[in-house]
Amino acid sequence: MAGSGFSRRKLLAGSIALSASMLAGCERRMSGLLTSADAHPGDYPTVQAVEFIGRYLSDRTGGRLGVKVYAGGQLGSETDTLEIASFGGLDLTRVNFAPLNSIEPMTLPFSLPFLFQSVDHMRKVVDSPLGDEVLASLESHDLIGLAIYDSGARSFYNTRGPIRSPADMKGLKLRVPQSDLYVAMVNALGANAVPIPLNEVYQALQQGVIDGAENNWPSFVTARHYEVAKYYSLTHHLLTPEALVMSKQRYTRLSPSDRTLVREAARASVPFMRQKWDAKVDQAKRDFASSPGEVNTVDTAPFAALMRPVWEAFITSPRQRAVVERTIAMGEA
Ligand code: GTR
Repeated sequence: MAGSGFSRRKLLAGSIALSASMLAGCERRMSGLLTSADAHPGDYPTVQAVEFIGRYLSDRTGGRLGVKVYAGGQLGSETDTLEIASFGGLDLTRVNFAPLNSIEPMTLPFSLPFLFQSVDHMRKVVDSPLGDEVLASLESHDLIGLAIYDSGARSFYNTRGPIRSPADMKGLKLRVPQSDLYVAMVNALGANAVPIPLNEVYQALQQGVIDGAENNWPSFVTARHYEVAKYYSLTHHLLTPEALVMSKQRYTRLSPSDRTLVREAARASVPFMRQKWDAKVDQAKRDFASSPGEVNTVDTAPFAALMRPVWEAFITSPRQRAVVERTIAMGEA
């Protein structure tokens, strides 16, 4: 997988994440706090949702249980925090589905480009028993899937000009998360995928190492990528959701009634998160509208047509095909 190579930067990032997680571990043992990681800053809906869980737990246990979120990528990339959580160095981490794809194949279908037709379709699927089945598939990887959160629709943005058809993507160097599926998707559209962590994107855009990236409105604006990449093209190619996962080691150390409470809190955080999310999307669009950037609509059919071979290459088992079929069926109903 891209980005897994040995480097000084990686080693440094790893040791920072490790010392932060050891610190987090001490704090946790001392105070009974569940530690959590997020790549986004403190005012982002995913962080607010996990803080909501903390308040929920604290209110119902007289402060015995709570959550401390290490926001802004302090504990490393999503790939790193998943690894740390799976060996028990961190209690919770909120990640996109993309980094889960290389851990558990059942998570891959939800990351397929042009699978979900709309946010409503995505919400209906993740709220159905299928959402629970996909979360449960993580258990064999020492992770407990607690909740699925919104991530809106991802679109391409770049420093050069509007993307109206796949021809406009030819030769562009576009950042993607560290996911083989995203790499294949961008390359199949004629661009050159550059997999790097989210917190390196701003500088890479500024220095011209990449021409653009793809993300939803809140990430595009919160991470200030729009200051550099002024063209946002509404390809809406992915409505991949996000997941809140817990270290299985930590989960199994909880009493049965605390486990139920944690699951209940996570479930209650979903409608809270959606409300925050919808408001954040509107705010991000307003912020962009008052910047010098340009947004353009796109006929997405030619983009979707190029994704057929990508679906075929990545959906390889009957279980994955069943997830795809059930998802599509819920869109038609
Ligand atoms: C955001 C998502 C993050 C991460 C990021 C990225 O939309 O919330 O979890 O996946 O995109 O592009 O790295």
